Amino acid sequence: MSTAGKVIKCKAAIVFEAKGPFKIVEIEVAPPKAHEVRIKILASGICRTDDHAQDGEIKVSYPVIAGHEAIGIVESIGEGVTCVKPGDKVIPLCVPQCGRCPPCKNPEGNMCEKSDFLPAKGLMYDGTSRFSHKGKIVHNFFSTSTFTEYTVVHEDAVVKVDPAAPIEKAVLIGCGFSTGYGAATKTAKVRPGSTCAVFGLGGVGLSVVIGCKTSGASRIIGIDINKAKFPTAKELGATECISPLDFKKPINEVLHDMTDGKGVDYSFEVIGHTDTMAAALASCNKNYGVSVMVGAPPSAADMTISPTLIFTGRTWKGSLFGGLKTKDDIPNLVLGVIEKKFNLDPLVTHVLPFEKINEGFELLHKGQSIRTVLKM
Ligand code: COD
Ligand code: ZN
Repeated sequence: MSTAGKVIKCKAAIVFEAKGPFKIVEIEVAPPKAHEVRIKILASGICRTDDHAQDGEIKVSYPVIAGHEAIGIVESIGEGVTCVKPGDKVIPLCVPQCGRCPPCKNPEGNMCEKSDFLPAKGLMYDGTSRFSHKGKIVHNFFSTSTFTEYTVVHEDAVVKVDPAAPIEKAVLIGCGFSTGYGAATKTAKVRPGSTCAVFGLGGVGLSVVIGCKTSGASRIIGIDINKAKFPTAKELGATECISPLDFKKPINEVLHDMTDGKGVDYSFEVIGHTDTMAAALASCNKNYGVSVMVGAPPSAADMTISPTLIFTGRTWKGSLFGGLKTKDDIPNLVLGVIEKKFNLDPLVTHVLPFEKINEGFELLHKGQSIRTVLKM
């Protein structure tokens, strides 16, 4: 029996208050309005940003359905939707691509003006929500909300992908892999033969490693305080791995020593701490080095750096979602997974049923997982 045009009752994981657990409850999902798409979620990855929505580090309105890295099937479409149809395999876009605003029109831009962060409203474009629980509205998250069996997104925030996309791996294209891979290939534009340093070897940092290797970097130095991450980093292309805890000197000086005083060509901060952002900047070549900030800075942090670090020619860049344009780039990255251009197997360390969502976050907190994928 078709569900199109009807309210769907389904399970969702709601965070009712900052620092509260993910509670699996029954919600009601209204049909998509004009230019909206209702999606049956097949799998959703657990990303550090969801953790920040839960712990209050990112300002969101509660109750909220987090989750923003997913893959699903279109269940029904609202009036006027032409980009997808029921039955299509799709990836929801935590950074929409409306195609009409200045960042969408600029070849170097990707922070579409329809993006719902900094600050987040947690509502559809018309200021309402399609989710409710016991008659009260539940907010959405990052234009997506994927910790639910069904979600509704605007047509700007969904893209069709190849039906052959393998669910458990392609799910990472919705955030973690693209964020890291794009930081190396699109934001830094790593050149063949170069030396790269990657600070932080979580799922995103390891995806930076994959991007550096695909770009032909000849040296990729992985840096992490957790040495358990080193074997996977090496499997994916890191040529050396070091822990700052093994040195008395600051890590940027260690990296200069390792490169005959030159510094690395490209450095990437994939941790989200201001001290490692400063160290990553100082570790690249003083004249032509490029340092990319991938980790989101703590919301209340300021930092001070010497202007000389920039004056002599270093470039310091930020990279949100790897600088990629979601609608344009995601289908191609999915093809890369299907054609085995990238090996994402080592990134998915755990696959759990949706009901075990809190267990998935525990694995993240204990540093025991790289990516946990929840299957609906
Ligand atoms: N020195 C070296 N390594 C460290 C240090 C340190 N001082 N502190 C922590 N680490 C290591 C940890 O051991 C861990 O291995 C790694 O850093 C961090 O990995 P994870 O698994 O916690 O996190 P990721 O890889 O999933 O994500 C990290 C980000 C910083 C990228 C993430 O938190 C973030 O800020 N994302 C926002 C970026 C973005 O563009 N997002 C788009 C939509 S979410
Ligand atoms: Zn994410």
